[in-house]
Amino acid sequence: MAFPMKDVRLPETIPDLLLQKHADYLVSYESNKDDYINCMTEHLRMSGIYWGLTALDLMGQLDRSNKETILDFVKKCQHDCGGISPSICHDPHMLSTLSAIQILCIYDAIDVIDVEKVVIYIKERQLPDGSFTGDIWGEVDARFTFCAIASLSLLSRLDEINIDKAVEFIKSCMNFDGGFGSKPSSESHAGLIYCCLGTLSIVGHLHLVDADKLGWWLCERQLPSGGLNGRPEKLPDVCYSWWVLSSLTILGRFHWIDKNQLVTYILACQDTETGGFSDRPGDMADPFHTLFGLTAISMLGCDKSLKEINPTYCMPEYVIERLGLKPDRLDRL
Ligand code: GRG
Repeated sequence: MAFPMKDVRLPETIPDLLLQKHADYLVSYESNKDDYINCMTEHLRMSGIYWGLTALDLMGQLDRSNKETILDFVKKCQHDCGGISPSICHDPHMLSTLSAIQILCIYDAIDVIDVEKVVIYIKERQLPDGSFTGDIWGEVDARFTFCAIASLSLLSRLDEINIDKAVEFIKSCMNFDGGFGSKPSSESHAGLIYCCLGTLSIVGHLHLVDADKLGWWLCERQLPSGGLNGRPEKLPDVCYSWWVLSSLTILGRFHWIDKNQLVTYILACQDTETGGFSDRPGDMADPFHTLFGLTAISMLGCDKSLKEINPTYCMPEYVIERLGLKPDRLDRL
């Protein structure tokens, strides 16, 4: 018996790409610091700033961000242990540490933080099996390996950790279907596949991956609506346009996806009134989905005014070039 596929219905009219509305949405989101949603997402604030700044930069509107205030905020979020917290008075975490470093790299202002201390914080998170914890409390997840490796490479300090062990851990997260989960024996998930491929692309170990098998699994994420889900039997979500497309690009198999259908799905997720993208058509927009809608549109090349995005770091390509970084991609090996 065939199971019906979970999916969404697209609206009859698909809007054009509303770039100016998206930029205005992000600028006003950033300035409404006291509204309910902003308060409820305080634990994600550093990443939220990174999502908004990256999106504005892609649209050529970085100058609309409040640089001085943001740099001051990042500085105040660094703790004595070196780690950086998502907001003032929160605990440091590997994800907010990476987001802070990404923000500073975009602004070319890394000296705002104490780099030596942040390197020590990251180094201390590595366990004997090569994995990384998210903070001092010990949760292990391949996302934190990506945070560590991406952060240290942006700081040109990869030599501080045991890379062979980190690669061994990532290898242990690989599943029979070619994908990766958050830890050994965890279900394959497109978000984790991005983290594991991103890690392997930075440290030059993409040869460990079965690119055809994984590329096939990633392409199977595309549903009849054109949108992508993160794992079998799940609904599509705009953010997987990024996690899946960036992974396919790293694997040199970007051309395996149906681009026109995906673009239609992404455009249908725009909020034509407020600006911004949501996970699915008709839902509420937010900065997370706005960034990943735009990064996917940039990769799909449907608007030449958008800057190029780097598939490994999810940062504007010109920033990665300025830092002299060259993460691997299978089509370039
Ligand atoms: C620099 C872009 C960047 C990221 C930093 C933290 C991290 C590294 C990556 C996160 C990757 C990831 C796990 C993405 C998935 C996010 C998401 C929508 C999770 C929702 O999970 P479920 O189980 O969703 O609620 P599904 O779609 O499976 O139902």
